Amino acid sequence: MIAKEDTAAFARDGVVFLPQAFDRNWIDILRGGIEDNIARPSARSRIWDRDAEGRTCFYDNQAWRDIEGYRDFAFNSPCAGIAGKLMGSERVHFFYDAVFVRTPGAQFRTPWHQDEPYWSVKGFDTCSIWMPLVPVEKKSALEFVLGSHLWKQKFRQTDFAVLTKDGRDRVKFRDGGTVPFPDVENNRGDYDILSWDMEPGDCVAFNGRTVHGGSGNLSEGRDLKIFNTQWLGDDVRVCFREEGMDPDHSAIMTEHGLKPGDGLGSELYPQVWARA
Ligand SMILES: O=C(O)CCC(=O)C(=O)O
Repeated sequence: MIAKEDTAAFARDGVVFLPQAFDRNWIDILRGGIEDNIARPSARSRIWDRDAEGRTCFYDNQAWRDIEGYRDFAFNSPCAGIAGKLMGSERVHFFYDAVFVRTPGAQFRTPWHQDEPYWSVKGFDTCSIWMPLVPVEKKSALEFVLGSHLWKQKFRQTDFAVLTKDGRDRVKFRDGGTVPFPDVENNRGDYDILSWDMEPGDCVAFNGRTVHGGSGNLSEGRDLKIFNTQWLGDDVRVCFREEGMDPDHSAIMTEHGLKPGDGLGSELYPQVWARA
């Protein structure tokens, strides 16, 4: 199912589009899961954005332990195998799920950022699988800066608390070595930027260091339901960051006996796939 060209694109560009990677059954299971999740949001959920017209972007993460449909998808869908093959890893651990649900016409756009600098883990071998559960126009889909996963420079990332007004999103990124995040939006011509028109069943897989952003900007009457899973490969280790983490897993990792430098494990971050 994963062609050599897909693996090559993932390694070269840090992102690959995989049309119809998931069948209708998984889309229905995840749609049911999102309804369940919105009715029973976790303690980590928030409204990421609410505009003057009352249009919202709902966000939740690591809800798989309570939401049966998410759990089923994480353990039994082809997702872990896709991530493992793209990363070229021997083993794949499930990190967490994230959902982004925008109500019809919501304009809120996700700022440009990289994911791995926010995480409570560190490593190159990571893969996020972003899948819309409704059709999404290219102008509203997540955009990616090709090749940015290989950039050597570390940047000060966006503090999402400024957007969400929620202290749990606070990440300071103040350590001396960081430089301001590049202004991709106002210099789009300087970057190789890609996004796709997508249908339910399609996904994009991207490295946690690939610069991405920009989903939202919905046409009138169009909503957006995204289910995103993050997968960890061979070189990833636990890492607690002084500047803050988002989502911050340090407390729950510590409760489960994980400390900085450890490989992933425990029932919180189960190994879901291994190379045959
Ligand atoms: O879907 C979105 O708007 C945001 C997705 C994203 O940035 C992420 O999962 O890291």
